[in-house]
Amino acid sequence: MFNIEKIREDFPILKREVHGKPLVYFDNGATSQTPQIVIDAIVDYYSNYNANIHRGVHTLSQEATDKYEEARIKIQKHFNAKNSYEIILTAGTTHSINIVASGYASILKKGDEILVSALEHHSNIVPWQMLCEKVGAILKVIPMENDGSLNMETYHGLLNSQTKLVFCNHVSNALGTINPIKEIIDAAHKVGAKVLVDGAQACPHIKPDVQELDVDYYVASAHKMCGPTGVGLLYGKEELLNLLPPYQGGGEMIETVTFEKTTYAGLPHKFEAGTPNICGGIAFGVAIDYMNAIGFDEIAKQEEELLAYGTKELEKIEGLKIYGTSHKTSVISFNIEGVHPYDVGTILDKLGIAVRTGHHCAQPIMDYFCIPGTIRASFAFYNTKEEIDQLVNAVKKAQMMLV
Ligand code: 7TS
Repeated sequence: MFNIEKIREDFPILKREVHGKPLVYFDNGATSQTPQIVIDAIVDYYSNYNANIHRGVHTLSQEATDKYEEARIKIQKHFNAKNSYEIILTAGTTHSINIVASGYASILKKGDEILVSALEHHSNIVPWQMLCEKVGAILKVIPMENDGSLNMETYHGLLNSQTKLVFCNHVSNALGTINPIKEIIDAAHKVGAKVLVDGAQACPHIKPDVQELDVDYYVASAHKMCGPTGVGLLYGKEELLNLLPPYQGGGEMIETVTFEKTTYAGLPHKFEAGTPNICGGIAFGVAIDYMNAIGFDEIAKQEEELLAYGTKELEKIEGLKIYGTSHKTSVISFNIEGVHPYDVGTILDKLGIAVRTGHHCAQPIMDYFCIPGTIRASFAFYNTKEEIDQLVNAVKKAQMMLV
């Protein structure tokens, strides 16, 4: 059973105060908070079996290797990948996208087309622009509608035999929009294009099934799903990962090295050069276990209630506008007429409330609405309606002070 008091007990940070006020943490879109069980896993690693992996015959190295590979299997099961070696452990979403983008530099040709959604985080725009510059490919944009949804009619019209790659987030971090990725994937496959889905904002709320989606690449970051920073995953279908050249050369990604020729290791090691974030990977597995023990249905239920309540209460404030109203997860991006979002964020912080203000690394969305940014309250399953009441009162206070 979902017990909010018990769940909040799992997160030591939720007990702290900011500027003498109890912390209200509504910046889960930037990073989620960390439960004690994940913190304990990090401490346990450094206290008891800190060693490099895949190389030592000694006990500590073997223990660390076993735990790291166990984490990979937990991640494989969570995302329902066919094979554990299709899960590449990376430094996070940005790193994962760059592995794929740099790999396609040797596959794409001049004139090939790439489609990217208008709702993307900069990390799912800039690497593709860099790729297009390198190979002379053409970047086209799937436009968005006023309610924050993608214009699917235009998407279908943009697809053609020149389309080689399509990039879309599963959920928008700036607006919370849930994109119809199954439709996007199926349509792209019909013209022979491959699809990379950025799941960074989706994975805290939704449990994706990469086989059911038939997605080619799926990426996410641990730190947005109760895990530590600096670790994430790149899922790719085996045959597609095999097509990509390695991203970095170095230790652990080779089979043999001579000065004449080096041969590369198989998956996943080909993409895991150097010493990885060992304890991060292990703690990522623990975070996934933690979230699954609560259950993604329960998580979604709690967050949907928070979203509905927060939307209803914030909408009562005159002069407050919410951006993105289509089918979405628990993100409320808003502005108050006549006030810069940064000023509201500063006052909210003084009242103990953490939100993100600005463009949320999704500047094209802000340009669409002709605004410098928004105030973004992003809720997690450990948030409460009482905290939303505090936010609403604080926004009213900020409005009185600033307007
Ligand atoms: N894609 C999406 C959809 C994201 O939400 C983020 C991080 C990234 C990519 C990049 O992830 P990273 O772990 O590699 O940095 N989003 C945010 C945010 O909304 N506020 O801070 C980070």
